[in-house]
Amino acid sequence: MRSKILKLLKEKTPAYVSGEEMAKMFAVSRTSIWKNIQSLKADGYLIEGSSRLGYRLAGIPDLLLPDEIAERLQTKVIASSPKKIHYYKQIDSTNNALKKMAENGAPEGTVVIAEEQTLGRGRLGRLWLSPFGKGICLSILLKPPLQPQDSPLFTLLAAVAVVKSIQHNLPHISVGIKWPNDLLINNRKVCGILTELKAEADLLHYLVMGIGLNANLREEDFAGELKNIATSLYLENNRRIVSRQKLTRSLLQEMENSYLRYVNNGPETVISEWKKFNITLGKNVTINTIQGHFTGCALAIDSDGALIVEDARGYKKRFQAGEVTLEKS
Ligand code: BT5
Repeated sequence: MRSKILKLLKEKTPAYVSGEEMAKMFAVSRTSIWKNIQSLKADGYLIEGSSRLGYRLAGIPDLLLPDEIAERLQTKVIASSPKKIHYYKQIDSTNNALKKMAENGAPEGTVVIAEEQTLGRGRLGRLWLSPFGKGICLSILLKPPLQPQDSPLFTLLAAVAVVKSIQHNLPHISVGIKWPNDLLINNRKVCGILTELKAEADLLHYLVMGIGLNANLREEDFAGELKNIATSLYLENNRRIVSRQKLTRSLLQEMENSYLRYVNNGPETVISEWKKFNITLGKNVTINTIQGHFTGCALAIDSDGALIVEDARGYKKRFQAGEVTLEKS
């Protein structure tokens, strides 16, 4: 009902629509219309009311509201209806929330979006800075026909989708992927991806793909070490605000496109697209893992997304996870 009312107000704006007309059209009471209008207002929609003329939409908030995001999305799986998008003004972590929903049987393509995370997570317990209304923090639930050990490929798939969504909106900005989960602009991190999964032996139950993208963060949002290593699209775009709504729609659409291509054609398309945008292969790298570190040349990517590094003596090692530092050439 809420979505229908909003759609109608959008179609009619700047004209008014009377409460009575809407009640008739949707076969509900005027009180129900009034309640839905209050709920839209509570989310930040600017709705003017006149006892004589009815209601008129005067402004849409720059928030990642499900109605705004699902609108015009052509997806069949990911966020394919406003109901599949769970929206929070503030939450601890969208990955945490989505994992709980997955345990309770949420369908594939369910998305959790938050304006702010109080405990946004990176890998290995690290934190992800997510101030209110400035970044894009979301998680996507996928249930691909995949062996658990092939899941690193999905981090690569998501990285490609985010790069493409940035290119759609800001074609002049050059974004590179540092294996496995970092997107860099001018050597600074603009996006991180956290892929988590539930699996047993060779059966994958689900993947939770968490994406944190710095859209409109300003210099003053970054403190401490982040001042030197992080950036945002705003900062790289001559301090011009980017539309978070548009960017989020592109991101979800590109995630769906890449996902369906993977399901239909296998890993090769993901790998070949990833290679186009990567800034890792051919470079000298040091890779830190819980087992220690290894230095060499990043040679290739395996079909499961693993990185193959060759050291100076020609010894090759395969990594499914790790923290890569690109050596200055
Ligand atoms: C990541 O981890 O880069 C994965 C980040 C994933 C965040 C998303 S937001 C939605 C979803 N819900 C969650 O709770 N998480 C996901 P990692 O590679 O471990 O990098 C973490 C490191 O990045 C930190 O230790 C900082 O150095 C840096 N960092 C933290 N916040 C940042 C930010 N906003 N921009 C750039 N770098 C940041």
